[in-house]
Amino acid sequence: MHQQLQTTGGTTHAELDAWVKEVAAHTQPDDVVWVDGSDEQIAQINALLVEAGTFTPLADDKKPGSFHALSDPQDVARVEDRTYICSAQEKDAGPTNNWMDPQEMKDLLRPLFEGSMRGRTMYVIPFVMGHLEADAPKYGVELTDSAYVVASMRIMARIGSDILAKMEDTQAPFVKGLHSVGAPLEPGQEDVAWPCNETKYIVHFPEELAIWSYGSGYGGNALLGKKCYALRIASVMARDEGWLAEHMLILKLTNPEGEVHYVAGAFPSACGKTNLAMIQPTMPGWKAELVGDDISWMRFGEDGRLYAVNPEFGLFGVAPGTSRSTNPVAMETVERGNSIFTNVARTPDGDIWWEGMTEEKPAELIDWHGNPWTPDSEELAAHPNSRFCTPIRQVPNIAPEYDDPRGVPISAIMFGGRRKTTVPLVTESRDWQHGTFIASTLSSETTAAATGAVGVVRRDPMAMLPFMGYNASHYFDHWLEIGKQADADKLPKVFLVNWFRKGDGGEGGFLWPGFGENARVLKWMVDRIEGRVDAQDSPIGYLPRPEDLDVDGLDLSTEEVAAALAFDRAEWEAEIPLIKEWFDTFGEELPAALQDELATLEQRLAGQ
Ligand code: GTP
Ligand code: SPV
Ligand code: MN
Repeated sequence: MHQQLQTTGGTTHAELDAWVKEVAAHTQPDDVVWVDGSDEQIAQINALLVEAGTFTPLADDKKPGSFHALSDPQDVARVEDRTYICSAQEKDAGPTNNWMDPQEMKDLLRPLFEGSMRGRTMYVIPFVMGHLEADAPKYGVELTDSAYVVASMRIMARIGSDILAKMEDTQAPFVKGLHSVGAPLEPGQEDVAWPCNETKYIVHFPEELAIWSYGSGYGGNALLGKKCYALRIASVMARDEGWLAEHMLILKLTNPEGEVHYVAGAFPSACGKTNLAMIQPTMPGWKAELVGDDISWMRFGEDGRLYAVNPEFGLFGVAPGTSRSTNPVAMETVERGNSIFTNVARTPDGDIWWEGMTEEKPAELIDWHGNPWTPDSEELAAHPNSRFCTPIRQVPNIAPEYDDPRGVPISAIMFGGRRKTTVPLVTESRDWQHGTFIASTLSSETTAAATGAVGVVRRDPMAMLPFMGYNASHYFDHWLEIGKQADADKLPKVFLVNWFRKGDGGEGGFLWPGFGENARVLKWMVDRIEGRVDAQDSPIGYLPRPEDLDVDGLDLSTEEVAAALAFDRAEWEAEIPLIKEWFDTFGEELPAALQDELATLEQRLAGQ
C-alpha cells in the first residue's frame, strides 16, 4: 500500500532534506511519503482513511467526494492550556501565553516524539500560506503521521509539488511544522479510527520558526498552517517586518450605487466570522462577496492604505447553527462536495446533519459518538465544535480578488464578541488609538472552539488571545505603531459590534436578529466612511442615532432597535474595574496610550 504512495525520493532543498531525515530517524515511521497534492494521491489517501475507519464516504448524490469523520471524544477542540510559546526569553511570550524555556521544552518533547511514528507513514507536506506569487512567499512544511491531516491540509492550504519546486529554486526558508498523533503501533497492533494521545503539546519556537505538535489530530492543533503558523508564528514575523497577522474575516461589499468597500472583522472563535464573511445582505441592491473567513494578513500598499490577504485555501467552519436560513452560502458551498465533516451526525442515506441545520430533526442518525440517535435522545447529535472543511473556491460568491497576491484595501475593521449585556450593536472608535484600546479590551463569552468552560466572559484582545505569538503588550505597541505609519484618513475606521446582546439585562432573547440583517450595520459603517451620515458622541465612542440605521423591512419595533443600539452608563461603569483588572495583568509593559484611553473613558463616563 505505502509503496504505491511513494511519489518522490526527496528534495533538492538541502535544509528540508536534512530535516526530514533527522525527524524520520527520531520518530521512526515505517515509510516517508512526499505529498504532491495531486488528485490521484489524495484519492489514495482518502481510500486509506476509509479503510482505517477514520472516514465514512458520504453518498455521491448528497455530498460528492466528501467524508464523515468522528474524532476521539477527548480530541474535539484546540487545547489552549497545552499551547506554548517557547521564546528564548520568558518576557517575549508575555503574561497571556504559556511559556517554557525552549531547551527544556525540547528535552521534554524529544522522548515523546522518539519512535512516535512507528508503524505509521510520515507524510511530508510542502505548503505556502498566502500566494505562491507573493513577493516573498511564506513557505511551510508539515511532517505528520496523520493521513487525516494530509487530506485536511489539501483543502485548507496551497500544498504540493508546485510549492516544493519553487522552494527548491531559491532554497527558500520555511516554517518547520512537526506533528505526531503520538500513537505508535507495535507490529500486529490494530489501529483505531482516530489515533491520538491523552498527553498533548502544541508548541511554538518563534525564533526558530518551528512548531512541534503532539498528541492531537484535531483542527487548529494539527493543521499547522492555520493557527500555529498563520497566526502565532506569523504574528512574530509581522511584528519584525511591519505588518499584521490577524484573526479576521475579509468581506467585499458593493452598495446599490456600485461603491466597493472591503472590511475586515475580528471575532473570537465561534463568534461569527465565517457567518459574516458569507453574509447575504437583506437590503435590496447590496452585494457581499467573500475574501476570507478566519485569517487576514495585512500590510501597507504603495498608496498608504492597509491591504489584506487571506492566506488560507479552505474554510474550517463551525457546523452547528449553519442552515439555509442563517448561512445559505455555506450550505451551497458544502453541497458542491469535496469536503470533510468532523464530529457532525450522519444520516442513514449518507448525508450529514447537525443541530440547527433543519427545524425538524431527522428520525434517525448516527451521532458524533458513532451511536444510533433519535430526536428523543438527550445528547447532542453533533458536537458543538463540529466542523466542515471545504475548499474556498467552491464558495459561490467568492470575490475574484481572493486570488490577488496584493490583497484588498481595507476601509473598516470590526471587533466583536459575545456579550449578553453592556456592548451596543455598533460603536465607532474616535481614531486608531481609541480603536486599539477597544480591541485590546475586547471581551467575549467562551465557546466550544477550545476545551474548558463555555459561556464565561473573558478578555480576548483583538480576538487573538489564544493566537498571539509574543508578548501582548508588545503586540499592542505594534498596533499603535502601525497607526502612526499612515495618514489618519487612509487608515481603516475601527468599529466595535455585538450581535449577541440580550434583553432583560442579559436574560432575554437576542435583541438583534443577526446574520443577513447585520448588513444594516455594515451599511451604517460604509455611510460613516463616506461621511454621509452623522453619529452621536458618547463616552464609549460614536453611536448611530436610531433613525440613521436602515431598518426598512426589518421586523423590529423602534423600541427594540433602540434597545440594541443603547449605551447603558451603569453597565459601562461596572465594566471599568474589569478593564483595570485586565490591564493590571500587563503591569508596566502596557503601552501608556492604552492607560490614557482608559482614563479618558472613565472621565467621560463621569461626565467630565
Ligand atoms: P471560528 O471558526 O471558531 O474562528 O468561528 P467563527 O468566528 O467563524 O464563527 P462562526 O461564523 O462559525 O459562528 C459561530 C456560531 O455563531 C454559529 O453557531 C453561528 O450560527 C453563530 N452566529 C454567527 N453569526 C451570528 C449572528 O449574527 N447572530 C447570532 N445570534 N448568532 C450568530
Ligand atoms: C478557531 O478555533 O478559531 C478555529 C478553529 O478557527 S481551529 O482551526 O481549530 O483553530
Ligand atoms: Mn478561528
